[in-house]
Amino acid sequence: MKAEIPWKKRKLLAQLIDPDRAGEESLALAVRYAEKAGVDLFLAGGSLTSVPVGGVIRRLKQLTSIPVVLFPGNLTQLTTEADAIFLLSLISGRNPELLIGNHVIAAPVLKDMREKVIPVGYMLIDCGGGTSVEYMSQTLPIPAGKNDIAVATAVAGEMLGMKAIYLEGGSGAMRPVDPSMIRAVREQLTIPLIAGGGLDTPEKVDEAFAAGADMIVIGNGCEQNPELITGACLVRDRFNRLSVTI
Ligand code: 1GP
Repeated sequence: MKAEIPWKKRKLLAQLIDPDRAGEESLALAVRYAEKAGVDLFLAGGSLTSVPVGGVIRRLKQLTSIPVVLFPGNLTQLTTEADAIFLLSLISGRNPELLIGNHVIAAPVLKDMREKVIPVGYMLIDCGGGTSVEYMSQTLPIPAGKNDIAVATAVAGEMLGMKAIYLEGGSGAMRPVDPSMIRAVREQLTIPLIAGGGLDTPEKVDEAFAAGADMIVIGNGCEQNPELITGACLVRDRFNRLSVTI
């Protein structure tokens, strides 16, 4: 099965599952809320995990038919269980392992399922506070307000053949990626744009979609407040209705 994500057709809401916080009870709760709200897909992964991601994905797939995408924080999370795999290249950074090194190591495992692999230009944006991904990747984020650098990086990613660009504020970021940066990148990109990190209210989700994000990723916010996913999906639905009407 080819990994088809319908992000060119409508706006999508993805819920990030942190394997370390995915015990049986919290997973069942997340699935219940996500199904009711109409979450488009789950992402599974994290910067540092002690629980095998493959097992969490397998359990998710037993519990729900919502597609699950592997969002690998590092090579130990590589698994063939997911419906699709984001092959992330950290194009905002200059750490060769995260630009190509890990991908070479992963290639023999992934080569027989390349139809599942979605190359994603992953861009870390400074959203305050210093995040796990910043430390773990040993890379500098693109400074807030440097929209021109973000645009040039995203366009370079597109020209290198990435199938999507992910503007990442970092899990639990103090504030989300600024809507002006999302807008500036969206205007110059022809591939789908994902935004995540610090989106912990429906208002912030609204701003990110309005600025042009095609997919929003929410993790921490749903762990703190499972109702958030309901509000966020309502915002997404409003945008999708608007685009049908126009
Ligand atoms: C992290 O963008 C995701 O990779 C989600 O971030 O946990 O802050 O929602 P949050």
